[in-house]
Amino acid sequence: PLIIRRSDYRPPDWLVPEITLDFDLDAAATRVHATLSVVRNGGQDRPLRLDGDGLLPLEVKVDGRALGPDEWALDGGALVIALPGQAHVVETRVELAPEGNSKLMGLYASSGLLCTQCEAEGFRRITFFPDRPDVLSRYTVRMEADKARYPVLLANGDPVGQGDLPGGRHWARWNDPFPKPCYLFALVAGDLACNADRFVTMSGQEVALGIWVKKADLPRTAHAMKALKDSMAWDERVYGREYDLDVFNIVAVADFNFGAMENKGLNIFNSRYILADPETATDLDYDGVEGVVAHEYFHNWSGNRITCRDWFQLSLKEGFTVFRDQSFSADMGSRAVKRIEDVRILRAAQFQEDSGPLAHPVRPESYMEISNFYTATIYNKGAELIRMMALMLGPERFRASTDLYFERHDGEAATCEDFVRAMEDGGGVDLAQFRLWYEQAGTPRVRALLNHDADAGTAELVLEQTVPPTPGQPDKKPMAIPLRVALFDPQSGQHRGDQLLMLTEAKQAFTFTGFAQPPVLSINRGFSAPVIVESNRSQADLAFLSARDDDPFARYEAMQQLMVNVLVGSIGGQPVDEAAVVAAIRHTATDPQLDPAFVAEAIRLPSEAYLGDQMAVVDPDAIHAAREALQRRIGEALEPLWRDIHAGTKANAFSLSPAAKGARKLRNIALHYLVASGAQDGPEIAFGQFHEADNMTERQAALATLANGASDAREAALDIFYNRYRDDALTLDKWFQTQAFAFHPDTVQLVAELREHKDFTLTNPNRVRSLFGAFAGNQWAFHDKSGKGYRLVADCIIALDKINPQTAARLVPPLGRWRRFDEGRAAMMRAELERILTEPDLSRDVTEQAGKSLE
Ligand code: HT7
Ligand code: ZN
Repeated sequence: PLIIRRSDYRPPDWLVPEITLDFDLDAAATRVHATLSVVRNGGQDRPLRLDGDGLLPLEVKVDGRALGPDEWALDGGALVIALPGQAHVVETRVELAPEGNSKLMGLYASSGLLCTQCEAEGFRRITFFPDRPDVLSRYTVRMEADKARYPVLLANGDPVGQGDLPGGRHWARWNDPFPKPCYLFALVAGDLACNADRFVTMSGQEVALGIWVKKADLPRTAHAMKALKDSMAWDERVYGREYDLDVFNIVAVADFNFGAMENKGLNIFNSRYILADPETATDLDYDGVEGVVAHEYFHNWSGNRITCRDWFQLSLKEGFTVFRDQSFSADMGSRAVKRIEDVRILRAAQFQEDSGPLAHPVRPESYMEISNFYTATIYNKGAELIRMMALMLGPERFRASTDLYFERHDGEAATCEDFVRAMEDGGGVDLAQFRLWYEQAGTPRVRALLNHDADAGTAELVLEQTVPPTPGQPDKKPMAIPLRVALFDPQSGQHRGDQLLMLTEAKQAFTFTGFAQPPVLSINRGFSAPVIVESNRSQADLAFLSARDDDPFARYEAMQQLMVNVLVGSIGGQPVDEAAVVAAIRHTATDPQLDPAFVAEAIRLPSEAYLGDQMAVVDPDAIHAAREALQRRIGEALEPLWRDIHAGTKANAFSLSPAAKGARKLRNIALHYLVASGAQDGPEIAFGQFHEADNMTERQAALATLANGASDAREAALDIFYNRYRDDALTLDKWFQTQAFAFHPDTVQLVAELREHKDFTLTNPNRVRSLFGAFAGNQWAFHDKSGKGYRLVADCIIALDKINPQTAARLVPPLGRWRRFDEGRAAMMRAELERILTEPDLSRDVTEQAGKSLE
């Protein structure tokens, strides 16, 4: 298959300033009539090439004249027409079958709705068009459909007309005044109810807001609406960005390949990120709704008003928008806890990606299938790059730079380089070396050695960086790494201020004076750079920081490192001091000054996957055994504390206040340790919580705790949960997910059985992710030494590829991590990848992921 390279970028041969689309909508057969005004770009004589995927032209017209079959050609799906002049009007007619579209790209049917998904290259499945983000057009859309079946007809922009037609049909016309790339096109037709509200912008413009869902789901849309209004106000306050159309609509659909889509004025969402109520949504789900609603809304400026020149620049919109949504969520809740959560996600998803065969730079150099590049590197590492620039510039200069960026590039298709230049020009800094962050893949490792000279009263911090080789990049240059540090006096427990050190060389030393005693190093405070820090800090230093560091992230990090050292040590058969971990947990959990949500984060053991990342060869069984043993020890040693916390955090009435959410988080972890202690009444207490909970956060946590064990309560709780939520798809997903993620010795067998369950289906991506996505993230079960876990996932990929290649391809990376495991497991993982690759008619999506995984 074709490899697309960044270096091959060439401006479009033809521009399309205007497009009119006429849809005759029907689930079985939709007719699309497109009228494009096309204009030759530059002094070249190349033909007009309109991308198409699975389309057959029923008619092609140029300037009103129907072309004969020898006047156009199909080339790899694209429609090619030689045009004589500089400007023409080109019309095409095609017919689509939305109900047969299981890829969920283009126009498709979902639970009686018709909706679109065009990013990245889905528009070419709707009509012939130059499907690239640097062709910006003004869209007018007319839709016609059966009024009873599709009473609501929505598209981008503002509504400009509607009416009834004979035969029970009706029409609507929408007009989007902002030129946009076709990946932002959207329409929705269906029987939807609306949560309607309004927002008045900072310049006094009234915006009609609508969240459109199935009627029964209307009561579950309040949180999304609040998030939308909060986001609109926040973007005005923090970035000076105002909304620009008269209406802003959001539609929730049940079948969606991703989280949501930022189509101009008509965001389309996976219903998972819109619907929430206490009965069915956890606090994490509520946060997910808030974060994704904000993310899509923020794209209106970082993505839509300024879009990407080509897909290699994807992080221009995604990295910046993730940074914006992270900052928003931090402002809405606890800044400290949000940072910890974001770093946990970065390490779990992006660091793993960066250390495997699919590692790629934030601005990739080539791809086979762009859908495979909607990755944690583009999104989350991309956000860290923006965060580092914001840190280096400081808040005022960063705001001046983003103002400059928005002003300079409004209405354009821009590049990552344009963004960095705006940071330089607006912030008065030189980011020449920093640009390497966009070019070089791999997570830098920083070795930090602190030496003390008692005679001189100095402390010397020696920092050494290495960037590991990654596919296609064997040799790396030193990066510009901003590290926030502080040196603590262990006696007073104080430091003399936070400093920002710029590590720019392979090795650099920084000297600090006035230290009669050896100080304790707090480094990468706030996780100022997305790097792995290795230091010579002792367990005592870490215990000190876990109790005293005034930077919440560094405090959390010290605690985690303390635990990692004990766990990795015990896996390696070394004598370890578990008591230090128990003491640190006791200290943290009983500190009345601390936010319970922070405590819950800090006292949680590192995940099995994270522990695997610390080892040269991952040993899933040894990791699981060591972690379980430490958990039990912590449970036993502090049993009265867990009972106290569990009883003391029981709430009276459900609330979404940060305090209530924090209490639930802490309560759940206390329950977890209590059950881990092996206390006889543990399962009973868990079942009690499951039974009495008035919210899903506590109910699901209790279920998850029970699902790990083998008690009768486990089966009872799973049955009750299933029967209560069998008709609610999003909640039933939790039932599948909890079992697939459980630390239960039979998880592999259970997943094999759940695959055959009557409620399991490959056609709904949420359901697939709930079972197989969760299972592949369960290190102990997925890497069962029988190899059955690998086979289950590979079977799923093969079957799903025929239905939905994008979703299938997202399940490949866990198999691609074979180099990290022992020979036996590695051979079995490779064998599954090879088996996948021998499948006939394998998609480009899976071919790329599986092929690269074997290299
Ligand atoms: N920009 C959106 C990306 C997206 C997507 C990509 C590939 C296939 C399906 C998709 N649906 C949405 C999501 C976002 O980052 O906001
Ligand atoms: Zn996005």
